[in-house]
Amino acid sequence: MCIGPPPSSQSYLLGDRLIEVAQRTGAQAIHPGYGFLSERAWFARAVREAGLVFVGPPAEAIEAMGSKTDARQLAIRAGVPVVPGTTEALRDADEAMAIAESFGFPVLLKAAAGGGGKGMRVVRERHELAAALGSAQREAKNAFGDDAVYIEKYLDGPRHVEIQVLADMHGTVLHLGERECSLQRRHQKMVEEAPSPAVSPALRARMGETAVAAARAAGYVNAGTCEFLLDRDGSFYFLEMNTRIQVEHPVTELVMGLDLVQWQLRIAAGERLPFEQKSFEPRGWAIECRITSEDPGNGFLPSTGRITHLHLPSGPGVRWDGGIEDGSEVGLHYDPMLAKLIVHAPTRALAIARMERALRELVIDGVETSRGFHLRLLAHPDVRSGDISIQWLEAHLAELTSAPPHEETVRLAAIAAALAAQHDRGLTSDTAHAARRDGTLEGWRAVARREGLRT
Ligand code: MV4
Repeated sequence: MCIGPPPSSQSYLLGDRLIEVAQRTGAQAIHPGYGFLSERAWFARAVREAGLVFVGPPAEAIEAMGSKTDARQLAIRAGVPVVPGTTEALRDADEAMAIAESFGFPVLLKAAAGGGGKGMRVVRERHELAAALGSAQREAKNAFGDDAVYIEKYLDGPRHVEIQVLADMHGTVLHLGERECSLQRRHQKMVEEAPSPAVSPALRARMGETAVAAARAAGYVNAGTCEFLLDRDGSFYFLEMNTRIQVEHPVTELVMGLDLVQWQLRIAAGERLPFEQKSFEPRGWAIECRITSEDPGNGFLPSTGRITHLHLPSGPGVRWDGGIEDGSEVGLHYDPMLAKLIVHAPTRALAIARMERALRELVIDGVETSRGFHLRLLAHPDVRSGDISIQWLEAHLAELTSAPPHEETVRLAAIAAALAAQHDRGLTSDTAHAARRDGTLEGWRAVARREGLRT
């Protein structure tokens, strides 16, 4: 069904249109996916009032978690640890200063209506506080129509670890372990994995129980995710709950061996969860790379065009959740994510190796993509050892985007250049024969250089 023209303001964001189309086709339920209307309480309510099933939590649970100050209050009442700070909007700069001095700088100002980083200001010194409060309030007013801003102690260099929750309508609430999501840029995650290299079975059990307590307190039903900051010393703090299925849910599916979207539908149909908490132990390791049409060499500028050639990786433990095919037009109307490449293997080292192999196998011609960036990222010793934080990626952007291409890419380019040169000119030089026989990178480079081709 065509919902409307490409701009989402005239199609995917028009709740009434979506409901009308659902009714016309005889659909019984609407799955809101991620983004668009997935976390709009008014849409969940409108779906219910139209006699359809919203595949997600009750509107009331979306509302309970929508205000970050209300969510903090709810968490505190449920015994869930939160970062030291307020649960009410700040009245003025004097109040902000008094609170900031009670736990010390740096502090973080956050929009109550926010989430995902909008309206956030890190304040490292006293004299910056008043101006930062004013600008955070203006940004919050602009973005959310609500200027309420609250304050927290700022944690330096934690990890972003989130817990997957599944709840049915009959009071069963389970957690499916964690995902490590620290590798992000400007609040856009680039790589996620499960389990987290920083989470022991004991910590998993404690964080999981905490997430279940938060979900219960919100009257949560269906799939949801509790976000935490995990400090170096092992202490963790609830940040917010995402009341939808998330982009990175496949890594949990692979290590836990179940289909989360199928369970979303079964829960929405009223089924009971037939699992016991103790049956959920992560098996092996899963990694997801978000393949986006962005140019990492050019500040991650969105890249547009037609996909002229697509070759997908395959093989055991390789999963491609994609939204493109040969001939697809990539425009600017939607998010730049083209696909998710997900791998599963017995250990983290094998999962990384499998992901590198799959990324090398992947060919997307026609638009710039994040493929090469992901190869460089996975080659970095800190990523390989799992020694990362939410600040890691942005701190290493320069070396990740200016470094020479991955060795395998250079090798393939050199081989291609040398073969092309031979083909074009009927070349049969000794160097070419030697390079072909040895297959060494330097050999191929030499051939390409002789032919005046850049490698
Ligand atoms: C924080 C924080 C440090 N200290 N709160 C970012 C968006 C929103 N979910 C909350 N966020 C943060 N809250 C305190 N007290 C650092 C972040 C943060 C962050 C969190 C998760 C994933 C990526 C992030 C990137 C920058 C900052």
